[in-house]
Amino acid sequence: MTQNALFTSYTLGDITLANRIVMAPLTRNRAAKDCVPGPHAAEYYTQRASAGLLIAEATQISQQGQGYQDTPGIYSEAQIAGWRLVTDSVHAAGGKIILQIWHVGRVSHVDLQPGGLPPVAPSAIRAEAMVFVHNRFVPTSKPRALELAELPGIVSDFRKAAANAISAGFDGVEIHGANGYLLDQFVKDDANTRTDAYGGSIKNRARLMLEVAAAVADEIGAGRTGIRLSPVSPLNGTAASDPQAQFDYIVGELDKLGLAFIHVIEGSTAGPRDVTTFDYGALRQAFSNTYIANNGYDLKLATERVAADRADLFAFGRAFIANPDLVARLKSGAPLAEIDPETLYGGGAKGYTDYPTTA
Ligand code: 8OZ
Repeated sequence: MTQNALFTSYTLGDITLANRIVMAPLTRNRAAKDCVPGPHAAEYYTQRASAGLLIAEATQISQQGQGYQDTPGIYSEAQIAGWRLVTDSVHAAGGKIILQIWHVGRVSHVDLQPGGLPPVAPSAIRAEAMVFVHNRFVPTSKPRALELAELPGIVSDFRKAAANAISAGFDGVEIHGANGYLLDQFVKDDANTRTDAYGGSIKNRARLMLEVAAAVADEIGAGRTGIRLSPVSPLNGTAASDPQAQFDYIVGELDKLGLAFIHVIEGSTAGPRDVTTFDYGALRQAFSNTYIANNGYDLKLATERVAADRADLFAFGRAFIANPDLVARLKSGAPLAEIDPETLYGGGAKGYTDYPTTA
């Protein structure tokens, strides 16, 4: 029997991975003090360090970029120091870890924003979505449209966040370009009705995402930079009228920047893979470097897809919460534990660092 390629090492840009299983970024809302990673974060990630790559949870680049309570940031010295404990511990265990850098745009609430002001967005259109504030899910606040003159500041906040992530010891960053957050809001035309150079055509709507990708790659190196995309996911109430043309263009441009990877949510985030037809093979073809596939993968589907060369790496999300030793379990065929939905968002060690490994 030939060895399953999933369990072989892989070179991702400048980073060498022990296997092709990736832990997807997972929001856990446990950075309760000043958005500094919580006391158990190093233990949580280190327990999962046998993944080929850990993508640490979505982390805001500024207070304006925050949309849920107790999510971590990467804009203060205390946050950088907090993340340093995590990366040192993961590296000591032989793991690799990158940080997902995030601006939520309109998926936020006035109570989380600087000065209690409205969240920012491409256009003043409220997101049909819920955010986690005051320990419960509530509807988003109505945003204000960003001024043209503010957009360079957003790009530079992403750039600084990437530099801070490297200072904190991360092996690289993933730009959050998915799931209806700021960069995806600019791309998707139901959230973006701007009439300037950042709205209208496919090219204009992609502009901010591509400027951010170029700035981050310039700051930390394209070999340490990737981006997450969700071409057809309806999460947080965003949709493009022509996602195939839109994302074929975006991925072609990202390829010119030489990014290390695209991380593609195929279908509806944490939902069905077949919400609509979309040719993910076209994105893979348009991109020379690594394709990380995500959404609803299990061992069987990932094994088929890696053998057929449809993707290079496979990101598992929820399975990693309840199965810290997911790679070993997939390899041995051990049964997978189920998550406790009550302890996903917020709280302490329970449902965070107390899931056991097998034997
Ligand atoms: C679940 C809850 C809050 C945020 C995403 C960052 O969907 C998230 C997220 C997920 O990408």
